[in-house]
Amino acid sequence: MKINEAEQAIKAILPEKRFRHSVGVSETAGRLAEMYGANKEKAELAGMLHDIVKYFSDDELKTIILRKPGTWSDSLDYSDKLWHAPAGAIYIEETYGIKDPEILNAVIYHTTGRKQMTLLEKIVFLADYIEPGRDFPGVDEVREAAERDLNLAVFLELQKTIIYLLSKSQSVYPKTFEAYNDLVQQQKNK
Ligand code: DGI
Ligand code: FE
Ligand code: FE
Repeated sequence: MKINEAEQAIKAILPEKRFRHSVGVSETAGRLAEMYGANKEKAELAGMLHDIVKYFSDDELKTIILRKPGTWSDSLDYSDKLWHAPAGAIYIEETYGIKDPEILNAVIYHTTGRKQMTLLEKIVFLADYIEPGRDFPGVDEVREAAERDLNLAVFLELQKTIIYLLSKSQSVYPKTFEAYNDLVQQQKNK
């Protein structure tokens, strides 16, 4: 699937604001890919499609996830906000025939992260957080880190997300903790 086709597809599916967010993630992911030596086309495509099923109902998302069991299936035991990520990957594979595991994994883990994230996974995870349309406390610190140290930026994003979830008394998906612990280790080894 070409990037313009992906853009047209999400334009037809997503509300205007989420469409603009997705274009922002795609452009940011492309720029990060150039900076950090990842495949730009894959970063842009994963970024464009990452939230494609964001507005499907919880029942639809659950059905999609149950259709293709995998490491993501345990997300059904946690927040429903996690479900659009693995369901999105299953959806783009089924609907557009996208089979590239790098792209699919970048979509699957764009919300939670996981341990030993690939370069492309980190880029899409980070682009989702820092694209120009985002505005929440602490985002500029992560934006600045993203310009010089990808792992530091992903670490800060995970740290802020976990602190936010705890402050709202929400559950934290274990893979998010695993991603955080992994990055703590990498920060120490620098
Ligand atoms: O889909 P977006 O809004 O662009 O962003 P996203 O896919 O990162 O979803 C973020 C939401 O997921 C945010 O409201 C926090 C929520 N969330 C709930 N539980 C967890 C979680 N995020 C992570 N990383 N880990 C969780 O356990
Ligand atoms: Fe998302
Ligand atoms: Fe997003």
